[in-house]
Amino acid sequence: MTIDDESDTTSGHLVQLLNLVDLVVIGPPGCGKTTYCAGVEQFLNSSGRVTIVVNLDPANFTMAYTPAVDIAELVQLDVVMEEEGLGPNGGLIYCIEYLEANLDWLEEKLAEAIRSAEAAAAAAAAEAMADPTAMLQNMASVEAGTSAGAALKPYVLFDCPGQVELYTHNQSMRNILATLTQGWNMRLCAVHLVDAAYCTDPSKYISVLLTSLATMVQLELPHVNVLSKMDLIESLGKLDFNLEFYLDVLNLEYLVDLIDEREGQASKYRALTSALADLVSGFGLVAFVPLNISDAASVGTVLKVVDKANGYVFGGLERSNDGIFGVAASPLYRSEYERTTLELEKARATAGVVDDDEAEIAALLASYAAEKGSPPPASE
Ligand SMILES: Nc1nc2c(ncn2[C@@H]2O[C@H](COP(=O)(O)OP(=O)(O)O)[C@@H](O)[C@H]2O)c(=O)[nH]1
Ligand SMILES: [Mg+2]
Repeated sequence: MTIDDESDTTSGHLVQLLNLVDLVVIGPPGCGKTTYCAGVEQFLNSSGRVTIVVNLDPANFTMAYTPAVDIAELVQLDVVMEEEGLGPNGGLIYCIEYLEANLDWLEEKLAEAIRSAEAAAAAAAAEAMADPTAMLQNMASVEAGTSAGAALKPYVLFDCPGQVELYTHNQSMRNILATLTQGWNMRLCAVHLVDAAYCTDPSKYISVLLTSLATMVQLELPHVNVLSKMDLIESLGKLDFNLEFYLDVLNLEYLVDLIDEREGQASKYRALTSALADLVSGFGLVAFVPLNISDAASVGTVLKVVDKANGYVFGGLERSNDGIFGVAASPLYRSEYERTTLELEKARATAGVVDDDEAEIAALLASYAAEKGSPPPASE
């Protein structure tokens, strides 16, 4: 599956992306993690952002990308299963525990991959500088907020294994990711993919919400939940509720009623399902962004939500992820932010504002606020 390069919205998304974080792509087996990594790599490379993919899933035998680092060079699932007499699940956990015990291998391979990606980016930049058109494009991206240094920094995607135990109670993935952030100073954001097909079954949807919540709490990373394979949603038949219900995780009691009706649960199970639904609602952390991986605009939207989850829209960069876990990408915040930004952009375009002149922006903000019936912001 490849991204539709012809999409005319691509350049709009690219100019606005910051994405100075690396992504940890997680989710159950078959939800589309490897396809997502290949798609995002293609999307970012086409914008001039050097991107590398690190395969940490020993069960990935064929990949639509060329991994810059591959766990199979360290440990192979089939060999482990044979030598240790383990099944696929046990074998996979063994492999990840083995990786945890050999993190110096990962550190060395990752450093090597980043160095060679940086060298390739520097060579490409030097070549581009010789071409005046490419140089102008580069200047446009600098004006849009990305520095030349940021453009050279490779963007790292970690394609992770799908076994749910690794994100709910086994500690190895958590420890590996903690070393990446605290030991190696990487800024990470978890992108948790969930197959949209789960929306068709209320019990499975509630299970997926619980897994998403448990993963968020366990990993303690900025986290974006994504409903993948949206291109297939219509072929799945009519949903019980509209899509917003599932994306924004609205009143789950409706689903409890539905399970009751369909499955005729004994009342003790209804109480349990209801308590689980309350638990998810009580945390108020789980919401989904829809993704159609073959649509560049959709990939760009998910990456923008990643920026928000990392707090870039709230201020400058910090070296670690500490303290920004709370900045979850809530649907309420999403719509408010996007509405305001969009309206401001429209106003700027209408007024013909092309540069970031502070006085002009202040005037626009004042007229925007006046139009909306709220007082203009106080001048400093
Ligand atoms: N229709 C559709 N199929 C997808 C999408 N993403 C992944 N797939 C397919 O789902 C299957 C599993 O995808 P894969 O990326 O290997 O999942 P992983 O196990 O999570 O890494 C493959 O056959 C993919 O082609 C998508 O967005 N739409
Ligand atoms: Mg995979």
